[in-house]
Amino acid sequence: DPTTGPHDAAILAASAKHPIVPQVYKYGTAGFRMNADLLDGVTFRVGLLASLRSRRKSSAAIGIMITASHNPAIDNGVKIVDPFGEMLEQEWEQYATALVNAKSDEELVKIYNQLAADHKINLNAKAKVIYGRDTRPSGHKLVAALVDALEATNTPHVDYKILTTPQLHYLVRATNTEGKPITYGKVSEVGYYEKLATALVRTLQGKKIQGTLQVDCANGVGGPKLAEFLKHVPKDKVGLDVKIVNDDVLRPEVLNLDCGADFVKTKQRAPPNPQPEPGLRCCSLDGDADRLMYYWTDPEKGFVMLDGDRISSLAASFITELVDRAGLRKVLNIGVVQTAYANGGSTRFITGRLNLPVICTPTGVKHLHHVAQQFDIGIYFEANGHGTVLFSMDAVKAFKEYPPQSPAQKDAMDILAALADLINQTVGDAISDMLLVEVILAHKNWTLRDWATTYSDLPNRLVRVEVLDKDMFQTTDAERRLTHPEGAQDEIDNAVKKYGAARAFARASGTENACRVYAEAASRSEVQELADRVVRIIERYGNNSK
Ligand code: G16
Repeated sequence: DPTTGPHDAAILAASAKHPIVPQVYKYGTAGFRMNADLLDGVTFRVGLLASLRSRRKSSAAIGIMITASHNPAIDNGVKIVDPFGEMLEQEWEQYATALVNAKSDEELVKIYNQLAADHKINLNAKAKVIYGRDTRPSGHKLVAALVDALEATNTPHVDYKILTTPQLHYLVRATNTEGKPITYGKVSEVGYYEKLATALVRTLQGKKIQGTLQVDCANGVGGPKLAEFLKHVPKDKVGLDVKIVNDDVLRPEVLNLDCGADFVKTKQRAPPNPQPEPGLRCCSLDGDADRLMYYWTDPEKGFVMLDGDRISSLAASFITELVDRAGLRKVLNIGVVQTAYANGGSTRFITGRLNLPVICTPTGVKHLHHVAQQFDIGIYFEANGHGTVLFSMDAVKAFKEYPPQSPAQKDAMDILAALADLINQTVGDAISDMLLVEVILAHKNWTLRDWATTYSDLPNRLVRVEVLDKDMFQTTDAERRLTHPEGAQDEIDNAVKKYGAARAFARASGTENACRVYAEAASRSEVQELADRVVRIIERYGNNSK
């Protein structure tokens, strides 16, 4: 009988302690994410899936991160990390959804065994799950639910306690490549710091990072972890004078509150506390330290923001120059991946000035990551500051083994090889991305103002709209057009037509119970008007029906 198995009794007993609150659950943009009170049963069931996944993947370690990232402190979430540190393979999201939606403990056990049978999983094989959590107080209880699932399924596990999301991704890959030629680094949090610090020194090649960098840590896990990382940095060699602000992890209610990367991006202003000194180089991380925003307050222009698109184009231009200098341009293909939120100014700069191909995918780094893997060097960032640069095995091999024709070529190849270690290869990582930006600015001897003048952004607006049922908003064409509700897209098209160089779209958020509207146009007043019009359209469609 495919619906019975060796763990039935243990799962039934443990599941009774972690009841599911009946409602429809879906593995979304970043796993299951919602009010933490709903997550006890969800996390238990995700634990069951992770153990199945490990057994399916020849006993490789699977990761689980408990975080709600940029969401308010009362939310939490749980997401699964695959063996190489990437997000859970998409085909498996539906199995996670099926387990979590099981109506009773008995049905849960049936689905668990059926999944094992369908995927030829030996439930007595070895397995391993490793996990971490952000600073949310609810994380503790959710870890307990997870552990009960792992114990019930006889799955050895390692608790890495409090980590940034990218650190957990690092640890999964490091665990699964330990002792192999493709080893990713030491299997410890310290190993992560050491890898970054060593790569930082190598990428700088004697240059020093100038001036002070103020880092707003969203009162999340990035604060203590960045402080820990800085202890591993030889400051006399590299500079890197960091001033950490908003690092209060003891008062949970201040997490992401009026600070952090999401606040900066959506409000288009600096966190009010502490008020940044005019001219000071600043950046913000989000609640689990996988997103990054740069900005400064200009005495004349006011607040100027350098978002994910800017980081992407900065990285693309620097890396392309290095690849040219290394004489590898004909050998390696380079491409950039963006989403519909990317500012038109950045897309034009990357395709027109840098001559690189740009591919647009739906929101969610899991989508961008897979497309970026098609290139030898794939640069992907969401406008919200979430992204990284991926180097293929061929690229890394070329940096190390291609015979250099001159000392300048050799230097370029060494920097590229070091960048492949500095930049987190598993997922977007705010600390690693921040180091990348600092290194590029140091090499170019640039201020943020120099960086900002490489191209102009089109004025834009991003608005969150409350609706009765966000899932009625369905999209196509990498989320740039609505297919449902019928008629809404025609109205958006009519609104856009009224403005010059304008673009707008609406989509359901995958992490919050709301719709998001994005608009860009030639001027600030036009974009404001256009955004208001589209918001009204979404409000009308979203709140009349149902
Ligand atoms: C998550 C995803 C990102 C996505 C963001 C917002 O970020 O990992 O890729 O851009 O949610 O998604 P949505 O607009 O669908 O709510 P994070 O930093 O919250 O984990």
